Amino acid sequence: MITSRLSLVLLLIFSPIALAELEFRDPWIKNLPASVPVRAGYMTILNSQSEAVSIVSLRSNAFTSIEIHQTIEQDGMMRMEQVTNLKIESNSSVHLAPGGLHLMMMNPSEPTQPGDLLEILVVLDDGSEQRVEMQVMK
Ligand SMILES: [Cu+2]
Repeated sequence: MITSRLSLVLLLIFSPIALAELEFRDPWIKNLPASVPVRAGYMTILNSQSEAVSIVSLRSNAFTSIEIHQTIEQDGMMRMEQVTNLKIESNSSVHLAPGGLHLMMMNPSEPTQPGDLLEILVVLDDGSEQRVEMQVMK
């Protein structure tokens, strides 16, 4: 009881400066042979807060750069378009999956293997960063 009251007080004190936090579920990277210079990454991103949050950039020591892409069909052809600001509305989720939204991860610093865990940093529009560990899968 005392503990919960204390945490309520702490919550009230710190909530005005609380930074956005997203939840990243099942983050994974599709493995490809070393000769292929890109990897695609997928996950579900949940925003359980009362305000929308946007992802403005991503980076990792394991890749030279990471972009968010949307796969779109145009005149019967599939192509990819960069999404520079991925907004996740309040109390909703965004699904990155094969054939749709994905992370395009350029030039792996080392050949990838199924089972590898690669860490990326997700930068949000309030300037905060979140670490996400992504598993390489077949
Ligand atoms: Cu792409």
